Amino acid sequence: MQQAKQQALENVEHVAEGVAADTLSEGKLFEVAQSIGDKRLEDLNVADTTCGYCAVGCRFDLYSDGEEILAARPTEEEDAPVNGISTCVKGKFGYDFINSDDRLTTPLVRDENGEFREASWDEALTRVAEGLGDIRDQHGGEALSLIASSKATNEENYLMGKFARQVLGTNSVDNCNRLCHSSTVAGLAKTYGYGAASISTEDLEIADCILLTGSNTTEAHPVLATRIKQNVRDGADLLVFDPREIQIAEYADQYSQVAPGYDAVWINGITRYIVNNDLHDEAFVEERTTGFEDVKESVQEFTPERVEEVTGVPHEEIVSAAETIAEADSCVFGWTLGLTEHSHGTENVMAMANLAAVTGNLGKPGTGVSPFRGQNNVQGGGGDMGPLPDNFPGYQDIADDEIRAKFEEAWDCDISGEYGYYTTQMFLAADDDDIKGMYIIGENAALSEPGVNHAEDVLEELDFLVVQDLFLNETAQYADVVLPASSFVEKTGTFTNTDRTVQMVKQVMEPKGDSRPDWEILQDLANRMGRAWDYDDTAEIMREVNSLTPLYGGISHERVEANGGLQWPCPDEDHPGTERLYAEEFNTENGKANLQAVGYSEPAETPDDDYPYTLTTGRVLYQYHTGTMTHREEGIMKYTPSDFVEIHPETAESLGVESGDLVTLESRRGEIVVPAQVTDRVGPDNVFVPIHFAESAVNRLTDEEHLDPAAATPEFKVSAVSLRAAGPEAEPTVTTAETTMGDD
Ligand SMILES: Nc1nc2c(c(=O)[nH]1)N[C@H]1C(S)=C(S)[C@@H](COP(=O)(O)OP(=O)(O)OC[C@H]3O[C@@H](n4cnc5c(=O)[nH]c(N)nc54)[C@H](O)[C@@H]3O)O[C@H]1N2
Ligand SMILES: Nc1nc2c(c(=O)[nH]1)N[C@H]1C(S)=C(S)[C@@H](COP(=O)(O)OP(=O)(O)OC[C@H]3O[C@@H](n4cnc5c(=O)[nH]c(N)nc54)[C@H](O)[C@@H]3O)O[C@H]1N2
Ligand code: SF4
Ligand SMILES: [Mo]
Repeated sequence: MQQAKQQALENVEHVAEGVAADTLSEGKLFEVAQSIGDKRLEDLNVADTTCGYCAVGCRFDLYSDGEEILAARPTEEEDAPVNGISTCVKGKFGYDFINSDDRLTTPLVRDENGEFREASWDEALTRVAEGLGDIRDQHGGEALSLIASSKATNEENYLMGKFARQVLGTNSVDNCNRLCHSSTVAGLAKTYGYGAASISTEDLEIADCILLTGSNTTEAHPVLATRIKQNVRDGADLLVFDPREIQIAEYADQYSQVAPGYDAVWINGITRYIVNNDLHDEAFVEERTTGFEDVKESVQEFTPERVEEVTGVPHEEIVSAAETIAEADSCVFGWTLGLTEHSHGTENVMAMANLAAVTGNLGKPGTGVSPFRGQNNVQGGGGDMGPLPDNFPGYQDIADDEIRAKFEEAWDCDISGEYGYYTTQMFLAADDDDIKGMYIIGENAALSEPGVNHAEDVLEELDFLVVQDLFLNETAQYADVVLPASSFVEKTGTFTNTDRTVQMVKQVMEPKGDSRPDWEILQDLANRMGRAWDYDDTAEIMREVNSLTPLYGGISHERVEANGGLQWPCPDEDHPGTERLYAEEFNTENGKANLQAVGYSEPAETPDDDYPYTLTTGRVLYQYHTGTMTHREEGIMKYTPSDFVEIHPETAESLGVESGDLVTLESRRGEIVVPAQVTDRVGPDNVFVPIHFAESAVNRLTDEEHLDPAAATPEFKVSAVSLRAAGPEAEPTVTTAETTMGDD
């Protein structure tokens, strides 16, 4: 067994490395070596910076000759706390998008025929100021909303929140966290106080046991997966619960295939076994929690028979997982979207928070909760900086009069204490004409929102839409004005990664064409709309953040630079930052973890005769979201050129399809046609489609209406669909592919 496991580990490792090398075409490998070889190193710009793809927060040195990025190489190890010398294929090679021919290099406005034409910054910003200003003046600021960008820096996101409240006069400002981990934030904030990972990345390497669920770690957080695998090689136990037998499952001591949408059921089943057999940490429960008795009572309905019937997980697997967790000296609980993107994601997260607390796995080395965050800066820009309808920076509640008064004074404006719309709600509110204009920054909502047939109608109908992006993406097609933004290699600021580490992002190239960093665009616009912003640089913006946000009180650019990263909370300049949350107490009024009873829940849409299969959606290693960046990388496109649907062999047989044949997937909201990939990775009742291709946008099938009641997260991970062979005549669905692929 041990030998077989070791062999499997080695094989997978080789595959991953081989694949990374394959992804870069040979021509390009040669080019990188030569372009650096040809030039004298001292003639190149080099900056130690942070990756702009995912929230792992890898750091490396980027080399540029001023025209393009030539190479990413390891930086000093002490400046790269998360990744050391490793990066994944995207961080290493994913830079062709920066110089792609279809980067936006000038502002665009609609001409009298409704076509885009190039415009000066002055003309474009004047139009934006008028377009947004007219709606504000006629209908009030609440008729406007702003979607902020978790791709952009902390400093820029702070200004996006400030711009919404001070300049537009609306609290309807939100970002992609709503589509992602906001149920994690809601669930953890309620039980522990902070809606963030309690661990440091290092804990993944020292834990005795790691439970992973709803996280395709190898593909979505590759560098964290490497660290987990190392720990498993050194003897740690790994438990994986996922509807798909994903690659990390090959390393696991136990893999359990779960039916999508019922996670609270098996988690409660484990908790039940633990408390009923007195395997919980009594001292921790006694001293550091409240609500234990309620939890104990509420989990009783999750009997072995019920858990197996609902989730498909046999009782022996619940028992072995429970015993492994209880016997381990330390355990980390890691999860991602499989747990959160549900109409009851917050409950799933609270069930997990209960399990971590009753087993005393919080606040000590090798223990804790770790929701692996998504976008490069969703932790900081998407949350900490407060471009949120309910919170100012640092999760300060806008409904709290004292806090609101502090921001009203600092920002010199009146702010309503009523929460604005969450991203998903903005699109529903537009149906009732409550939202009439939107400012969308670095978010491809026309593809990434649930139910995009509906989102497209909303974008079409708005009175005024501004899009600020690197590309004329699918969302920008609906805009009145498009503003060209600079990418993360063309500006300086900070990102905050998944373990709360704030790290420097540094300019290594001039902005492409006439594009400008988001903060400069916002400043110019604020001043055209009656304000007097006067920031010289992002370090100055961060000083303003420090003065208003206790969580970031001591996190200045100078200190981040000197420390090679700083973890929040960091209340003042003398504070060293916080490696691990809850070592002494929880961030709640009573200082305890307030456990919440979680009952039975199920997806909003379950299979029936018309739509008998469950569709789940997600990612693949080589692609990033809606493809705006990765579709422009030749090597990556060679590897995953198009969409597919994973179908179990039995299901494929009953439909009469083989790998490569086209299949029509239909839900209550739409239909797409994609090639089958026949695999027993998924169960016979489930299918999986990636989210990366506009041609067959899987969000035509998902549901925009049934949202998590606490977090407003959509149920991306469960939709009921029907399947049929599309037949030899069929073509894959094509919508707006050319805009993503950059052929225009
Ligand atoms: N290569 C790549 N990496 C990325 C991204 C990318 O686009 N490409 N995006 C980044 C972002 S923003 C995010 S948020 C993260 C997301 O990272 P992940 O959440 O890991 O990615 P997903 O593929 O969406 O889904 C994760 C897993 O959930 C499982 N799953 C589906 N339904 C259920 C369920 O009901 N219960 C359980 N327990 N599991 C379920 C799926 O089988 C899948 O293995 O990745 C980040 N990293
Ligand atoms: N069905 C289904 N749908 C999903 C998901 C799922 O699992 N299933 N996952 C959801 C999740 S977790 C997420 S995070 C979303 C992701 O959805 P999006 O955030 O919409 O996806 P991206 O393609 O990353 O879009 C980012 C945009 O920002 C632009 N950009 C990059 N850098 C900058 C910058 O510095 N400034 C500006 N202004 N623009 C910039 C890019 O060009 C791109 O257009 O998708 C969600 N949708
Ligand atoms: S793991 Fe994430 S942060 Fe690290 S290189 Fe890959 S995409 Fe970038
Ligand atoms: Mo995400």
